[in-house]
Amino acid sequence: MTTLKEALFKKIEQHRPRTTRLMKEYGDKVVADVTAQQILGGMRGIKSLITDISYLDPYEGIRYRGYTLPEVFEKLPKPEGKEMPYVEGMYYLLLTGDIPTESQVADVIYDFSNRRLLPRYVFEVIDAFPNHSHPMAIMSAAVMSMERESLFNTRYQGGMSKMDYWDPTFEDATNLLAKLPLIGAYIYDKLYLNKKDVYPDPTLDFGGNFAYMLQKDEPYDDVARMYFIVHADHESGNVSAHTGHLIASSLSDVYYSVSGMINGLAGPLHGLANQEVLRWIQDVKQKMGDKLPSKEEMKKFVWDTLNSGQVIPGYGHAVLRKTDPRYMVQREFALKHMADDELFQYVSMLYEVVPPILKEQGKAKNPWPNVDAQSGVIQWHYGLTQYDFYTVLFAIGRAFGVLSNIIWDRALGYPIERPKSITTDMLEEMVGIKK
Ligand code: CMX
Repeated sequence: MTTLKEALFKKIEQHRPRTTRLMKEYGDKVVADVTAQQILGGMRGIKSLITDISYLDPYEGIRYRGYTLPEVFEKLPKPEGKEMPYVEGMYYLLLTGDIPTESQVADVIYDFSNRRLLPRYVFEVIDAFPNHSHPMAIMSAAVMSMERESLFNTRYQGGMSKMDYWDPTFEDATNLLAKLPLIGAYIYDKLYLNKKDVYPDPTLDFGGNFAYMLQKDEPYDDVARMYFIVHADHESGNVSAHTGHLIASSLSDVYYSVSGMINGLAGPLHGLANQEVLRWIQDVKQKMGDKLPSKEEMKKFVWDTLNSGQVIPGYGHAVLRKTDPRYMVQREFALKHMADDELFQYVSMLYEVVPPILKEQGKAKNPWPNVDAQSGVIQWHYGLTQYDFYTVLFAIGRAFGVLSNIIWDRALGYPIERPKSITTDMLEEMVGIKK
């Protein structure tokens, strides 16, 4: 057993009695009410999911295992001379709740590097896609094609105790996570480079190896580490996390779950917003004949977008009510490394201009930027100008949170998800509408 798996098993054994006690002794306690608005409004704010991997406070933003993002970046071990921590260390943290030591991280890096290679048929699945396909569609299919590799399924078919479900799920999850960078890099090569020479470097960590496979120089390795870490988890109710959890709740394996997670992330109201931000800025830039607009001109572009019935991509959030700390982490990186970048000037100006306009318009509950307002511009600066690809990067990061949750779901024996639906007639009757 690896150090991480052993540590995880200990935590699972410690945690199980808490869930059992809540269920057995307090199962009928009422903890929340539900309003008609919540039922009609996408279940906003209904407390109906449980996770210990992360928690999203509307004003403070995300905490991973109790640590704010700045704390995560400060406390996790980093490669020598680098600004950003090892992604593998974050996996250790998400799974166990503990900040790993250097040697614990080294063990995870070694384990990941042994699981990186892809079966031949995955390359063939990727190659079979037409070149105008969206990279998220290719990624989803590539992950799906590996379903036959699931150890959970083999063990399940052979007869396995519920108490052991977490074990092959951990193996499947770690196998898949270790392979995602090569899937992403190969899709990138297929769509934009066509060099057909994408190979992992077994001596490098997750972020370093991804930069290597994309043929990007420093500090892109740090950009990759930062990117995967900030996108990893945002508690369980967002579309990608919830989809992954929901699929896994029927004991579908992690390949089905992560493929579904990718499909949910691919929507413009969710992960695709980062590419939409770039598309929107490019449009403004083109209309301005490549010069930076004045604040007044920028305000007009924002109002024009709103008045044409579109949303301002990268702004607003279903839970957050202040600037997303994921935006701030990336903004600080940009201020340090690319303050003069032309597109970053646009992003900075939007940060000044958009919130007052959204407030004035009075519709969005949160006028502040989210993670997607900043991320694409950093990728663009380091030469990743194919913005269709940005959500693939989001998906690689998000898989860490989704898979950590699924491992724990299996460990704690959470059941198949099955909320109840009602008809409009019933809702009208419940709220007292007489017909
Ligand atoms: N621009 C314009 N209008 C916005 C807006 C924005 N950025 N954000 C919210 N609104 C509007 C909504 O469309 C809604 O309008 P209607 O009443 O006409 O339907 C109204 O304000 C109220 O919405 P809300 O309760 O504030 O926001 P929701 O929880 O419904 O939606 C989100 C949240 C993120 C989908 C929304 O803010 C949005 O569309 N933002 C732009 C897309 C984006 O950046 N998505 C990425 C989010 C982060 C991520 O998941 O990656």
